[in-house]
Amino acid sequence: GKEKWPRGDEKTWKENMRALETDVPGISRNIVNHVQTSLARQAYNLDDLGAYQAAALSVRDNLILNWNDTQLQYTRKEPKRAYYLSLEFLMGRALDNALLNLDLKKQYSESTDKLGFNMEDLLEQERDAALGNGGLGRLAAELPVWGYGLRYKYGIFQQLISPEGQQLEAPDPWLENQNPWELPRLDVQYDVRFYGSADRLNDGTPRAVWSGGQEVVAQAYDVMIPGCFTKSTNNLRLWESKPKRGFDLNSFNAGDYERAVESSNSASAITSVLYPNDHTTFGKELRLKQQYFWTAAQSRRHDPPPITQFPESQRHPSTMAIPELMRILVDEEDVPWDTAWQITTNTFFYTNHTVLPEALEKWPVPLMQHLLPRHLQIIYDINMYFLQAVEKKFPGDRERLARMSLIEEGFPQQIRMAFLACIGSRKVNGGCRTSQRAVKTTILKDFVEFEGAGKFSNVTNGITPRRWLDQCNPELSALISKSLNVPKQVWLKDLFMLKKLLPLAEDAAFRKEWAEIKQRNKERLAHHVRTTLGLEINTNAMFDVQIKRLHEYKRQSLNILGVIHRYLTLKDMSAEERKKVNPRVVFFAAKAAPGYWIAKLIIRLIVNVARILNADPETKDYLQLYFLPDYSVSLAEVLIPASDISQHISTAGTEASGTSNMKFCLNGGLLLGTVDGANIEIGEEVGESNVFFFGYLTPEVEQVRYNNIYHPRPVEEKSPALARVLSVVSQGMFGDGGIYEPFLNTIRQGDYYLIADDFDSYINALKMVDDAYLDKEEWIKKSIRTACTMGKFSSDRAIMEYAESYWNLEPVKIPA
Ligand code: Z2T
Repeated sequence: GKEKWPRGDEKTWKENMRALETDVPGISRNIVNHVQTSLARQAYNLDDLGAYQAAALSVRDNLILNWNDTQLQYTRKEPKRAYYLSLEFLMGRALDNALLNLDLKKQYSESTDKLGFNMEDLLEQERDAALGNGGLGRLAAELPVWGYGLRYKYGIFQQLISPEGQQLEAPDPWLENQNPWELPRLDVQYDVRFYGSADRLNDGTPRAVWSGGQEVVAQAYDVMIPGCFTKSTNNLRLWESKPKRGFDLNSFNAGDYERAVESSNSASAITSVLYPNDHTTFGKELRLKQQYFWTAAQSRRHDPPPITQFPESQRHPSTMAIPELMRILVDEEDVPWDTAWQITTNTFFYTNHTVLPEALEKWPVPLMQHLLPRHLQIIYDINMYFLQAVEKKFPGDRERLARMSLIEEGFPQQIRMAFLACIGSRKVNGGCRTSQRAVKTTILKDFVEFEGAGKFSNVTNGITPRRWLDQCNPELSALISKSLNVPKQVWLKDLFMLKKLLPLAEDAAFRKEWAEIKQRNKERLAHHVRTTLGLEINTNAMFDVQIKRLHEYKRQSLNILGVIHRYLTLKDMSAEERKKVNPRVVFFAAKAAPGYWIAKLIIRLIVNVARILNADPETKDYLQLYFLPDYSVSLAEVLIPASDISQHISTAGTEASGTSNMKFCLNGGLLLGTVDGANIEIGEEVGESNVFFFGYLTPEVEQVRYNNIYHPRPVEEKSPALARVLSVVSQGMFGDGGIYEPFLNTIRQGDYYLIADDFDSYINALKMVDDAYLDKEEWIKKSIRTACTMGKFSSDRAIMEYAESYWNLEPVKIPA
């Protein structure tokens, strides 16, 4: 029988259903309510943190109401859905973003003002949600998309820099002050198995039974993700691992209390910490446990919808979702193998985020055998059928079979996860045009020959103009709205509209306003550095910024060696000559993976060079250098709007796309970069005369590398300027030269990343930047032209491209 709904008195329900609080009195009432009840505090003992929490809880109330309506509409309409899997969501702060998206910023500041709190201060109270290493993972509002990730107890480590310049890592207990943005779903829990044994039934079906081992519980936490200026509010489900029934009963019964406690610890450990490695993390059992735990928890949620509506989107380390779906279909749903494979390969979309060969995941077979025995069987079976098909197409080509096998020979054998992701997916996408080319011509070349080029395409990455323009640069946003004569609610959702401002580059009054905003953003950054680090920055200088993970391929090394070269050049000049020099402040911010020794050595060099430069009375007015510790989304929000020029200088052919390049340009910073990743498409949009490119091109890199090994030339011959720089470092200009030798040797020998090969070209590009900056008016024009031609790089465009061309999704309107 049908249950009556709602239960009880309908009128009582209807009269008491809450609506959004959108006016100042309602908002104030709601905030005070949370102070009194949720926080159990009062006006007399409320500090900024408490006020932030109360404000956040009241915003959350609104998000939940929208979220409820959205989910109800999805349930009613049953649209095709996509599931977006990422092990990393680097989200930053939520409050300002939620207020913007709800269009309630004004009302909330008015209300908190009335209550005696400044909204800017409250926003600063929030801790970043830093559940990721780099530029990955954002959800698509207005589309029926669910996100799935892990609820790490500790996000990316906090970076401390010792006086010697050594990076130290401290944990990031971001949940410490409780997290108002999540809802624990105690009713959503699934068991996930590890270890045990897998026994094939051998009854003519491909089925097997996987039993024994350890079971842990996946517990759901839901995070509301508001769409921009819409009711539509999506869900990001983060899984936490918990011990099953608190303890492992078997050990408990046997009287082995300690082992029981241990096993309970080991269950909780799965989601305790985000792995801090940005381009490698294999071989670690716990990491594979994380991956499987998450794909398994996610896969359980298909229960009501038919299995064919299974997840539609995936990102790299979710490859375990492929054998897991096969296991569910074959073992639990009794689906024949071929049908199961057809469903699976129609379900997943693989987005590739790196073209570095060493970053392609491989797992040792013995580890997989131990941890996930049934999945190993399935991977073997997939491989067998796959290689049979390859053999059929290329008979007798043994080498090709060895190259393409999912199992790499060696001691131990390894599973090539990128190959599995490729053959198990309907499409393989790169994050920009060139990374797609790299995927097709290098890492997955054989697969293009086997499956045809049609499977490989690209959707150029994008960034959200909400966070990366309106929130981080409110003055520029206001100027744009005023000049377009259109509210931001319109152009922030149609970023191509910025193009209409191009003619204003010729308008002197507009240029003046534009430049003044940049200047104030530089002062805001200087203020931030003064208050956090106690350092005084010359805001009349050009601000030159490189912020990203520290990695040899991203070549912060090239930048710091260039800075030293500039310093030596300044020292060579007379005081009179120096006065003609365009002053520069160079900023770095970067975390290094804790085990990446050379990367940490480069940080050490930067910090020690800064120490000498900033204290040199002859040069410090012309060249300052800062390494800002603990790079984060929030720090980027202050740095990016303040940049005159930013550096994206990876060795050609190594950066999959880059997304910070887009953020800087959208804020009117010019780009100095190599012909790599999304830099190329940015150059196309903004015009070659507005960007500074240098260095060897991708097709040349291979030959240069070959020569560096087989026909090496000394640095002195390739670049005398660089040779001088290396020698002053070696001789101890920046403290004990000896410690830098291992880094310097990577350049002297092999030089895999072409530091010496690109150095003179780089210095030349820096000179062009200097010359261009001398013509202030022309520089501002370039800045305007750059920002106004960034429409293509909105994440809205990227997501719509995915939705229309690949996922086949349609927007769902949520009625008011
Ligand atoms: C990361 O930030 C990216 C790729 C990774 O591959 C890992 C991390 Cl932490 C394992 C970045 C790329 O480096 C960048 O070029 C790209 O723009 C971004 O992913 C989004 O596709």
